[in-house]
Amino acid sequence: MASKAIQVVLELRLPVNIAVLRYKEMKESPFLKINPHGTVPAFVHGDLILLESSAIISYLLHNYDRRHELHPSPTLEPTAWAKSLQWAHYAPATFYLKAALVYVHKHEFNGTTQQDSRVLESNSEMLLKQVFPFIEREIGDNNYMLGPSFSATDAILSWEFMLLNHVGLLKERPKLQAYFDRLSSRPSFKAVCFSSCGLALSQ
Ligand SMILES: N[C@@H](CCC(=O)N[C@@H](CS)C(=O)NCC(=O)O)C(=O)O
Repeated sequence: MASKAIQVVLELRLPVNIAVLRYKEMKESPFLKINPHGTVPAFVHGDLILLESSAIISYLLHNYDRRHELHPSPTLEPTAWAKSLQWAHYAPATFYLKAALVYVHKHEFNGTTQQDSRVLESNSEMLLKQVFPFIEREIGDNNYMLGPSFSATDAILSWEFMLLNHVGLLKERPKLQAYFDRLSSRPSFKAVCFSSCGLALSQ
């Protein structure tokens, strides 16, 4: 999830210090003073401490994407802007829950007693029957989620797509696979650490 915010920092070419934290460092001082949950990302800007990838990204876009190259203008493109809000909430609240459970139970818990086939099956079914048709409908004939060009909304969706691609769930969905292939060919995506590393941002 941290990678989403980093990707937007890279796309906007912002002079942000990116601290790469080991898992242990996320769980102890001084980082716990910034984020008591011990999770990343956390964004520090002067006296402001901001958590939640989508909130950090919205803050960066509002302040540093004044020409709306990476996000729609609420006044000039109200529908696309409304959709960008939808995805900023949908990704962590609805999409991530299911994608992460499928990823963990199919990949990380594979071959262990923690693997639960009911969790895997029920979440895979929700993805296949609800989430995927919804995302396919929303992309329509566009190359990217909000239209013909890449936007921060695509970065917001990239983490969940990466998890699902990793466990092979996109293979039978050509439209979603093609969308992920476009996302993952982006230099900012390739530059981001999509492994288990922790990241914190400060400016
Ligand atoms: N909803 C939060 C999720 C934060 C989160 O769970 N981050 C993961 C990294 S992708 C993490 O720090 N995991 C370590 C842990 O939960 O101990 C966001 O989008 O910022």
